[in-house]
Amino acid sequence: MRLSRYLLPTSKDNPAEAQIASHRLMLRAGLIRQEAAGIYAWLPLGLRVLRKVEAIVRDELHRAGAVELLMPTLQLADLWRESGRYDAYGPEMLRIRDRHERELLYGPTNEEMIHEIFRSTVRSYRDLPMNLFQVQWKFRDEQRPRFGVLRGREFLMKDGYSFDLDEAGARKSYQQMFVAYLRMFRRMGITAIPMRAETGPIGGDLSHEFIVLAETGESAVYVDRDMLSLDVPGDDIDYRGDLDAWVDAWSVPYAATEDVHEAARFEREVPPERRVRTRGIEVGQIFYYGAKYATPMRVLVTGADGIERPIHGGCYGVGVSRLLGAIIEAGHDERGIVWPDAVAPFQVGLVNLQQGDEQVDLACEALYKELQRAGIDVLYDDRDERAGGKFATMDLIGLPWQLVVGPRDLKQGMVELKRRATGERETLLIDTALAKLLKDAHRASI
Ligand code: 5CA
Repeated sequence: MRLSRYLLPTSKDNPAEAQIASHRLMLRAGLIRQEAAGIYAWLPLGLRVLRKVEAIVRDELHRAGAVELLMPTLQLADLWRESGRYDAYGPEMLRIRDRHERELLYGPTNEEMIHEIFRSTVRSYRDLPMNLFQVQWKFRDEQRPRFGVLRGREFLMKDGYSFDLDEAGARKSYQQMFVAYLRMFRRMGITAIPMRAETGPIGGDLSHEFIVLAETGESAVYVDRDMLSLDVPGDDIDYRGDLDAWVDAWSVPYAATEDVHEAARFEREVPPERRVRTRGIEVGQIFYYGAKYATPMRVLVTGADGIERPIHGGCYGVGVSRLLGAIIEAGHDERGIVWPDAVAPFQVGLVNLQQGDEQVDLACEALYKELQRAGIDVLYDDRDERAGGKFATMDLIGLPWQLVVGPRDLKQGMVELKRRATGERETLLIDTALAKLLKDAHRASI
């Protein structure tokens, strides 16, 4: 991509309305634009990251055996009357009427609709277990939308739903999602810690929130420091095998949000030097809710014994758009964003220090083509701008590598390669720099 043809409205000034780093940086780096309170347009650079996060979520869920579908954002009120939630949901639900005066709503979540789909398509125990998910926009008319995408009104969620014949099956499905979440967040370059949670309006008796530690998070959390260095399963994980060991490793050490925190237990179980008291951002939540929806909505399957029973369900949410905020809270410095490689909008920023200089332009064009041919996403800053401005833009948007081409080094056949995260710079022969980027791209893709 050529920056001269791109839409990247960056800004030096801190937007007055943004109170925390991720919100400020998402606006300043031209990732999003606020169109109304809690409602954002995704500009090209932000959209690239959103799509990368989404792709990791999808990939890990497929690996765990879940199947993707897509439901509409608008739902009939009558469907929600079946579960009794239409009246219970309150002012967070955006209610709409169409030209025929039919009552609709913009979905804040999809338990009712997925149960309705399942009810009309699946009848037999032979089709179970089944785990269906979508990545779709949601609307919740939050009283206080704030912190940019961290608490929006319109936001992108991955919502998944499992269907099992009995409680044992449902707990297994819950474990599969628990483990898939460990892997997906680690792949995004962040640590999200599962913490026991209240179930709230979704219902049920078992739930975990996955929380990224950040001072700016909305809830206070209490964690055993040992949780920060736990391993996650490799990609050879067998989701159909026994997952107890992984689930135990990640749920036995102390980790709790303020809602369920027990101070006495924390002090009894965790030695003082390992007690972490901080705040956190909830990037996902999983629930086992049994027959809470299946019973009122009559979602029944016939078992091997010929008897019809309500299915046992669970649901599994990931805040896809919120994750961008959480990833930035966890990765930035005073100059801007520092993207983890796996979700960076481009891997390399190619900086032409002397646009219009024939030799420099030629070298940049050749590098640009070469990187693209190797399948590396590269953003080429080919604008006619001062070097200082170009460097500041690159640092602000946080691409993992900057490849800088200027007339002086080029006379010796050299370019400069800078790693954004460490600030480390090396002056290298063009081919050496290219080889290093190719090797890094290869490492990142395995
Ligand atoms: N039906 C279940 C999951 S299938 C559900 O709705 N769960 S939830 O309420 O916990 O939401 C799932 C995830 O969406 C949350 O963990 C959070 O990361 C994200 N989320 C919730 N509300 C917002 C919001 N207002 N802005 C951005 N992300 C949000």
